[in-house]
Amino acid sequence: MDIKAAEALFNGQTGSLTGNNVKTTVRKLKDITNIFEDQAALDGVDLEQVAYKVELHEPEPEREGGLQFGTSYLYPGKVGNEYFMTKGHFHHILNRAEYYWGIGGKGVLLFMDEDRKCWAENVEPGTLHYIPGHVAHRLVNVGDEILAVGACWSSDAGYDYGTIQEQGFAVRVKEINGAAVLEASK
Ligand code: S6P
Ligand code: ZN
Repeated sequence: MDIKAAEALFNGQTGSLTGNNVKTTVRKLKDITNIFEDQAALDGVDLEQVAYKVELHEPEPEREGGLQFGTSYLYPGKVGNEYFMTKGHFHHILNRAEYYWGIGGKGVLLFMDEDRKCWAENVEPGTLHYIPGHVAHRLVNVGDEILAVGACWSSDAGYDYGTIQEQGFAVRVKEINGAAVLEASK
């Protein structure tokens, strides 16, 4: 029996994933305009720019008991004074937990439970974040470089984007006097 090469490669410095079963999804600003509070401020920004990309290693899509692994790359920028962020989601199977870890850049991870109680953690290279089941999660880039964040979660977790699309998060992350600040959503 031969010892085979790994099916995929993970670059721990950059988060880059390559190889078999790796796919990339891209979200442009035009795909996520509704998540920002200051809709008027969207007039001044290029909606064709990429807001974030996700590289995903998905060896067993949707299989109960399987795992998947991804790197999210969130670009720096703001709409008004609100930083670029991911759409954010609960998992479709609500009880599925997830690990995140910081690889590059400077961010904030927003958590929100089903009672809309929110909390947040700073993300930077080396930080580890546990997202329990039943908790929505969103990444926010509060720095000047790409925020790269690794993740590992259950293959069957799926995505519930609808709840966040309809109700949003109860807090937003904005730049106020040059610093990242949490503010209650209007
Ligand atoms: C999946 C995991 C991440 C996000 C990614 C983009 O469970 O939490 O891979 O999908 O950060 O965020 P969103 O909210 O657009 O899926
Ligand atoms: Zn998730």
